Amino acid sequence: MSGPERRADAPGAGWALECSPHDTGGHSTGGHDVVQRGGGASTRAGNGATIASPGNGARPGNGARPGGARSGGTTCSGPVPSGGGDLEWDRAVELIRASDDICLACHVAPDGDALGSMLALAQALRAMGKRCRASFGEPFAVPAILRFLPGQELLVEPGRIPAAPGLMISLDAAGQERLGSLAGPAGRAGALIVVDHHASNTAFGGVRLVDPAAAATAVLVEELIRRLGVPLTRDIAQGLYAGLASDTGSFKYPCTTPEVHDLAGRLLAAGVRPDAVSRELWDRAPFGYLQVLAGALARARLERDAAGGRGLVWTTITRADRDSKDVPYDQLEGVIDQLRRTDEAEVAVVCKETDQDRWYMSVRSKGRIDLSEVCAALNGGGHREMAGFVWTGPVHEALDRLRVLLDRAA
Ligand SMILES: [Mn+2]
Repeated sequence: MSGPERRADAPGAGWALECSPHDTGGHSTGGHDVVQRGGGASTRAGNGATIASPGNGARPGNGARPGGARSGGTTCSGPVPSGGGDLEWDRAVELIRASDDICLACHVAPDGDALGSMLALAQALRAMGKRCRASFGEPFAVPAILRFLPGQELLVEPGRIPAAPGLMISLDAAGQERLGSLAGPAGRAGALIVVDHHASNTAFGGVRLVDPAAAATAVLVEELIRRLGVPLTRDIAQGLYAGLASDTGSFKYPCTTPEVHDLAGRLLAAGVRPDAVSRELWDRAPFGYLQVLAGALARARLERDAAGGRGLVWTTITRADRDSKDVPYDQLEGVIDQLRRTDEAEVAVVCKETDQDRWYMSVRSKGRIDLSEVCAALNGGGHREMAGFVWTGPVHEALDRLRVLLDRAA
């Protein structure tokens, strides 16, 4: 069988990983990546973040989409209503204060924002004296580039998360299914707090700290930690900085606002060394990686007429390509950043064969084509300029599907 991968719980199903380190825990279930803001209060948070809260439609612990229960509900992404107070933040803080045992989950195949945000929050909860267990769905393996993050002693295998936690907090996951095997416990939790910044977020969870304008989930986690009254230690700041640096493409993407730099400044003041974090995230690799990269660049194809004449550049990396140089899959994240430099192409694609005989398709645009829509049509998702999807079957079929969609979107 070939076609877009549908199983969110499949081993290695987090295409987000390879879209990283600038990615996207996003997964869209359709072509309508709009955030439902209607029927609920919007909160102007202390750091300027706007929180879309679900209003009456939400109940703690409700894993289901409130759907039509919202009065006056709209699915617009227009101006956010002002006012409404800090209700949603207050509810989150109250729930956390009232719980002694809290479970955290982030999306499968975590990137720097997912894992960094989760470990930062886990350490803050521990500092409050809470019992805290953090995890993510299988495959339960921390990517090599994230092994420097502090707080990993708080990670437990997903099987050790209770079937029905009293309080669960979901981080950087655009939909409940992005939690993989932890989607079940999230749905059965007594209360579920969702912290996320994907425009495609699917209105799950009872308390929703969801802000598509936030550059990273880490921005929202910092706000939460501040409201909990926990001081920023160096170790907590390290996770938040990894999230912020990852999702802003090292402070290069358009989401890099003055507020992002303000937060980065506070994190540096807490003791983060940006050179050390950058080296871990982006500036190191085994020698074999250079050879795999060289091969990928040598195989790259430029199709000037593709993407409605805006140009497409693509390459492939098979499992054999990297096995021959002893390079693991999770070392390949930087390849797309070389390919996407191509002046003649609006869209860049790296097709990477996983260890599970699937293809992860990392897709980037320069902003003229909305890739979140294109990749959602292939059961993936992401953001406008960076997205991805998983494919089973011959990779040329994935490229064919993509070419058609890109032409249509151009
Ligand atoms: Mn993120």
